[in-house]
Amino acid sequence: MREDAVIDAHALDWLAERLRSAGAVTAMTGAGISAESGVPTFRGTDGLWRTYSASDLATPEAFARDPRLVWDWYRWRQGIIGRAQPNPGHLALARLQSRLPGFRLITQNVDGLHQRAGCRDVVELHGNIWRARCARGCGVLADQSGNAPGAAASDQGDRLPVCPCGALLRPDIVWFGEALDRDQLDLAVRSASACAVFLAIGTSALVYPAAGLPLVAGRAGAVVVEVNLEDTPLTPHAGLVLRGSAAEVLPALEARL
Ligand code: BJW
Ligand code: ZN
Repeated sequence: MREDAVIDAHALDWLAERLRSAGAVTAMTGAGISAESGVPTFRGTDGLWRTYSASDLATPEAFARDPRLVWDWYRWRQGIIGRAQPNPGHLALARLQSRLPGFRLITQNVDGLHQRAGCRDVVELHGNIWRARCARGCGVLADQSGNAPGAAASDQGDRLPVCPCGALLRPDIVWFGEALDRDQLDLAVRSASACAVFLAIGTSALVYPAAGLPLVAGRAGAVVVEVNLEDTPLTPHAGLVLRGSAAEVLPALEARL
């Protein structure tokens, strides 16, 4: 094990000092931070992709082929996420944001748990499971389960949610092969390029372009810190590795600020 891979008081004290003196701090989270809230991750032993096929459920082609199957899967996940609560990791990040003026949170998660924990101005790279949008791209956005003004409610019997323009509504999620929202991605790249410390928390660092953000930060001179239970492709590029659960590491870090 690398010497810096041990979570010890010394590493946390060192990082807390770097955070205190950093003008800008950027954190990016992945599914691992919500795991202890009971929201399944994607990869790993109990990950969603072990049981479900990404190509059947999380691509525009899958939605075109079988929108009902895709909606059923997202409604099942909405049920899990709706019952979940923010955990100490989400809460610690919200407190970090309120204590560090230049703190920016980027998330790959679609669950909205950071906002429920009190984080503000969260950059959502992969969308939000509580929004739907027009599948034809007319611009309509609908909150929660697809209830836009004028849109047919998604929970009306067996009917799929329909946009006022007549097309289907789809989950406002970035599927494989789809471009990320330009404004959200620009903000994320700018935050990664301009920070002194970049925290990569609970992500397998496999899915691009998100996985490129810590590398952008590192090349621009930031200290890159990985918080994860396991090694990832990012580990060799991280200046500090905090091997442990986000729900334990982040409150311990915040307590030292
Ligand atoms: C803990 C913990 C605890 C557990 N504490 N840690 C080569 C081949 C094919 C495609 C590509 C390719 N190279 C690049 C691509 C493109 C593709 C991609 O990156 N694919 C790779 C998989 C290879 N990317 C895209 O398609 C993206 N779009 C794109 O590139 O567009 C280009 C374009 C431009 C212009 C026009 C058109 C196109 C879009 C990517 C969208 C990703 N979407 C998903 C979800 C959809 C489904 C949904 O949510 O409903 O986003 S996929 C899924 O992965 C989800 C996640 O946000 C994302 C990342 O996963 P994450 O968060 O890292 O979770 P896990 O499960 O992977 O990892 C959890 C980690 O937590 C683990 O490391 C654990 O150890 C750790 N952990 N408990 C701390 N308690
Ligand atoms: Zn429409």
